[in-house]
Amino acid sequence: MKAVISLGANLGNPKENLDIAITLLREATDVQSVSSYITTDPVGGPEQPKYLNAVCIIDSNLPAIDLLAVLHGIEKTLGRERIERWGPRTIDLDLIQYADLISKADELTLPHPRAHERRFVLEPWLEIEPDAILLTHGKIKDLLEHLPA
Ligand code: A4P
Ligand code: MG
Repeated sequence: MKAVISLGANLGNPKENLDIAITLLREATDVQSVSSYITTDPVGGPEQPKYLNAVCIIDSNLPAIDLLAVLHGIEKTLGRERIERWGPRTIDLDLIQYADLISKADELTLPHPRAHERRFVLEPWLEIEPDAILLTHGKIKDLLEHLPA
């Protein structure tokens, strides 16, 4: 099943953190494509450094909650500390969409509830999957066209 994962980092050495996270993802799953890394202005939260963001597409047979646990394990390996919501982080791995799963649970909402309004997710995703459709909101190409610059 295809999963879309977004990566973001703005503490420590963000490029190295993304590289390591992707290496660990390759060990745990079948990574099929990785976008460029893009520098983005922080959205929400306190004043904080710019982010380096990327998206990758993987193939996985894990139950969604187990895939989320893999992502949390990688965050932990990279020393992520959860201090405040939307605060700076060494690495954040979010599950944006997983096959055609829909979930409203707090522990795992699918598709990710804020993906449709986030350029830092949609732009790198579009790069590696130009025809992608966000199940809840439609073609990501159209979503991007309507987002403020
Ligand atoms: N959770 C529920 N659904 C999901 C999902 N689809 N993927 C739960 C991942 N996690 C999901 O996440 C909080 C809880 O969400 C987890 O326990 C998980 O079970 P977290 O990673 O601990 O906290 P967070 O990342 O601070 O919160 P959240 O709500 O995930 O934040 P966002 O919406 O991901 O925003 N600006 C730029 N430019 N680039 C960024 O990458 N990232 C954020 C984080 C804010 N601003 C940013 C960026
Ligand atoms: Mg997160």
